[in-house]
Amino acid sequence: MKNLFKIILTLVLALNFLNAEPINQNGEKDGYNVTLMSEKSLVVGDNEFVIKLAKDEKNVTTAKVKIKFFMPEMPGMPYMEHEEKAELVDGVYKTKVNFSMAGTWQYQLKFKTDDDVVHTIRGSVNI
Ligand SMILES: [Cu+2]
Repeated sequence: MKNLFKIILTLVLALNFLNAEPINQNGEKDGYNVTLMSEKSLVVGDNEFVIKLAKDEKNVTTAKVKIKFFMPEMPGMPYMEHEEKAELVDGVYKTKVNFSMAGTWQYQLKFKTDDDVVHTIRGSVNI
């Protein structure tokens, strides 16, 4: 019984540790390579995100980038969303997002390229 407790405790600690890592998610859309990173582990409150766009291994720095985080309606909580525009800083796009509660936030990352096409990539993060 003691051993089982130790195993569970170890697992809980390991999961907490994983949770505390900054996020780094990568995806591909219409030939563009999209990376969403946070500078620190995500928290309720202000978070800084870095978005990198590349095509054919070259950095894309002429796109308009925005990201919308949203949480579906839950018991006792209405639908929530936060949308932010990202600004180009040193070849990457940066934005701050304020999360109002813990849980799973889904996101839609949109970037408009020089050809006026809007590309959307979807994912989620946990807080
Ligand atoms: Cu919620």
